[in-house]
Amino acid sequence: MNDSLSLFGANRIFDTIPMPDAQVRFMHAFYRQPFSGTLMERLLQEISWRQETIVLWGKEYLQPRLSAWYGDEGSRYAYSGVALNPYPWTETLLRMRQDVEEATGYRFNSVLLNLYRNGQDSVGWHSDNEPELGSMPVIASLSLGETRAFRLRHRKRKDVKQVSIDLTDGSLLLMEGATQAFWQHAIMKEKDARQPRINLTFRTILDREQGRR
Ligand SMILES: O=C(O)CCC(=O)C(=O)O
Ligand SMILES: [Mn+2]
Repeated sequence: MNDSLSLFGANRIFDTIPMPDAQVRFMHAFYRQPFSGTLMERLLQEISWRQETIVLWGKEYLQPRLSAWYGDEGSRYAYSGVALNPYPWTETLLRMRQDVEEATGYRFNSVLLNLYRNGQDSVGWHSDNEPELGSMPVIASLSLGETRAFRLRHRKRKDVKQVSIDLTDGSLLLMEGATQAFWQHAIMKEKDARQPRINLTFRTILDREQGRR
């Protein structure tokens, strides 16, 4: 893959989204076309996409999206009854991780990928607050393909308005600090979204000792 800086947007600056009890930053053009399109095609081909079953209140459901977990050996992860052992990093994912680490200044040992096949695919309200992510997880969320609205709502304060951020092709969203403790997020079904979208959330899984703290 070409390493030239022109692959990236001209203005690689994070905007801070003003939200109480949270630290959220957004970069509109982290990658730009046609490179973002090349990455999307590669990931569609090379990722081992699966539709997972989740258990909610004792009932089994098929998730309304495909997903896959990649990362360093040992970065085991579980949520809603799904236990995931990571696949090893691909060349494409390693390249993307390096770019995200350079832009954010953080290191990540794993990535959860979601494929929204069309506007009928979604993810319900949740926080990325699994114990293996620690108490103040840093989540770097990279989007490719169709624009989808990323909704955020405060978990306790009804006076705080919901936030909606359009996650465009090539954009990078960074959630830090207490964001996961105070806010939930979701991608709702959208009638008008017809094209596929891939989202990659780079995360750091702490080892068991750290995770318990
Ligand atoms: O698709 C997105 O932008 C968000 C995905 C998400 O929240 C997750 O996988 O935890
Ligand atoms: Mn999430």
